[in-house]
Amino acid sequence: TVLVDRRAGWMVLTLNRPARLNAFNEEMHLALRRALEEAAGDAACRAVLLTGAGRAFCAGQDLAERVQTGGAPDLGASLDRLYNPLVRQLRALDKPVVCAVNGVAAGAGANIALACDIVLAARSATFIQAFSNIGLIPDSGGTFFLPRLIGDARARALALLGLPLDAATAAQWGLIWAVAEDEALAGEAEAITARLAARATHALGLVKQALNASPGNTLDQQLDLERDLQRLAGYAPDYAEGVRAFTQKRPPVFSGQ
Ligand code: LHQ
Repeated sequence: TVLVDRRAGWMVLTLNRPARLNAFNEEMHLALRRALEEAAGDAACRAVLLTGAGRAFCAGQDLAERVQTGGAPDLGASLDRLYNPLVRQLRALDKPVVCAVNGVAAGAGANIALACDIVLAARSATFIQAFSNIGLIPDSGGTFFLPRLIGDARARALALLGLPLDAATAAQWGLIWAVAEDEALAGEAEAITARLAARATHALGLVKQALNASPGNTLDQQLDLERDLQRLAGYAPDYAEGVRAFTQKRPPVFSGQ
């Protein structure tokens, strides 16, 4: 249910249940978790690209699976067990994650995309906070990411109305990094990921840490955190290489360490 493609220095993870628009079932959750664990543990993997097979990125929770289980389910338990660990895993991964949103991203599918570090969407892709259409609230970090990325007014309307937002507007609002033409999306996302994989990976992990912590911190706390993380960056071999390359007027060759 998740295709893992190893490239030179990075990895492509493709959600692969195209007949269900890559909706999450338990199996796909566990496969994605394993793949991200593998990416985390592999020093040779210095960036991750997440995308979807077929015409959609991800339609969120597989609702057919929910109907089968019947009764009044404890959705909180499934967030605790499956969705929340995934969002935490993406944010905590100490290497960059690029998301290529190749088609519709609905419900948890939209918010999993927003948990990635750089989101590039196909021009035809849409983002739908579909939750309220079925009587739920945005989960998988939606109520955290949306107001921070696009402000409360837009976050509220998206969450309450459950209407699709086109990729161009999403980029204009700052929900995502950029839009690519449909046929160019894969190539552009791969180029960004490859570029990231050649950079100072350890430092990029520290950048993520600093930005992840920022929304909850005061300026004083954030300045202290920057001091601590910059200290670590300064001790790392890639900083020495970066400065050496600069003074020698040549491109740096980063080891990722
Ligand atoms: C699907 C799905 C789907 C199953 C399309 N499931 N089959 C977390 C915690 C625990 C529980 C609850 O939820 C959550 C988080 C969530 O994610 S809740 C939100 C769940 N997602 C949705 O509500 C979105 C439902 N899907 C849609 O609104 C539409 O399918 C979208 C707008 C994504 C795409 O529309 P279309 O392009 O018109 O495609 P379609 O609706 O015709 O779908 C194609 C096929 O995919 C179809 O199957 P079929 O056998 O008829 O071809 C759909 O039934 C299936 N599919 N989403 N989530």
